[in-house]
Amino acid sequence: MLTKHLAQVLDTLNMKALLIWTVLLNIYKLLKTGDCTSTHDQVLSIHVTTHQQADIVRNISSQYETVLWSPASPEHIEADTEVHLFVPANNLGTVTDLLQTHHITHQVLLDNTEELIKMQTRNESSDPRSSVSYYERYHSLEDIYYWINRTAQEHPDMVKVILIGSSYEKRPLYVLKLSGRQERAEKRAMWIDCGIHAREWISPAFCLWFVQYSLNFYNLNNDITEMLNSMDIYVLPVMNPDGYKYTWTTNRMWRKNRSLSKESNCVGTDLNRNFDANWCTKGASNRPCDEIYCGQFPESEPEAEAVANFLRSHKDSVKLYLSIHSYGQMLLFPYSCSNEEVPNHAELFELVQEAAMKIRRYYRNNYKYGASAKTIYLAPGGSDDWAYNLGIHYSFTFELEDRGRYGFLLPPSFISKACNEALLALKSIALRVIQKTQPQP
Ligand code: 9B3
Ligand code: ZN
Ligand code: ZN
Repeated sequence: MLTKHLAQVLDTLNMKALLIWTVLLNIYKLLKTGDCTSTHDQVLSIHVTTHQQADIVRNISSQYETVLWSPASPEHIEADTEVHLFVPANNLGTVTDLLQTHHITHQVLLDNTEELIKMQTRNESSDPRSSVSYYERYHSLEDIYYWINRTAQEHPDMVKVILIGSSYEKRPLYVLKLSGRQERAEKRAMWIDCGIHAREWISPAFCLWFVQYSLNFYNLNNDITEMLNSMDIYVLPVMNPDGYKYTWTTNRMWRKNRSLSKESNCVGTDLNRNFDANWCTKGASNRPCDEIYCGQFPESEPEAEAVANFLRSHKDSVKLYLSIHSYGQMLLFPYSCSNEEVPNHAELFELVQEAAMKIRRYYRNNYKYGASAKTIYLAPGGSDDWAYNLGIHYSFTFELEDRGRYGFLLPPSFISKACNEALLALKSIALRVIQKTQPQP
């Protein structure tokens, strides 16, 4: 009898404790995430409808400590654009107040970006039994240098490492040259660069993925075998090592390289505005503090100069140029620097259309495609336009996943899908280019 009573009392006490506990937990959660202001850095998706709203959002993005994710520069914010803006916690209140005052609708795209960043940089050896492969994780610059070496050592018959120059901070720029074991006279070549923009982490991840896939499936997969037998493939896994390093150590949102400017305290040039293609006209900036700063003169940056020099000295063999960026899911071709159509516009259009169709069919994912200036924005000084004008008439820029759900902070679990679909597009285009550039006997 007594014990039963005691048990009942204890039970009610337990219930009460549980109740109090839940209430406290909820209050804590409310305080932590907050309904109006978060204690986290956020990414906002802002729907700009009118010209006046465009002016206001442009001002917010340039006057407050924020980072514009999309479009790349405030000048591309017009009526009818969706803007993705990274806002540090300390500015969230001010920014959202301003948006509300001007009746600009917005939603939170990402809350707690700190957690996502942590997820992306988690120590790889944390769980040795994890089923996730090396290629389904992001890697630090040191890791990537180590990987380049190891890959070359493990495949001495198919891989050569070429030093094409060094970065502003004197880091080496290594290119992997992949070749099939078949010797053919007058071998054609293709070029792929990744990591022009530091924060686009999926891009170097793709280069690593591509190299690994090519080496593993040579003589197993017909497409890869045909590609490597017909073409040497030059792969530059990280074109902007200084910037990439900086995104791992200091600022995950960094885009440019890390060169010091003579005229200002701002750091970095946009390497994809530094090439000699209508250099520094509309769509680029001559102000060193801007994200799309074009640099002091064309190829003023050692990274751009190294790539340009290499391609100039290989321009007769290189038939296909490909530059990997993110995000937005687009397959682009020249021009970006002008609204003019290139002479083989229809041919290039067909190639990206077919590639996008395959991605849709096999991965149920939509990629936009077309000439850059019309598909994304007018922008001069890009590597693809420059390569095209050099004579590489199959020249492309891929913008990989996603469409803005995670943007630059694409979680590692998405790497394999993003890379597989890009690989499908690459194979589709490369095999067509191999047919089209068959040497005449
Ligand atoms: C820009 C240019 Cl200038 C080009 N030639 N091709 C593609 C783009 C888009 C990328 C950029 O540099 O802004 C997207 Se991250
Ligand atoms: Zn980019
Ligand atoms: Zn981009």
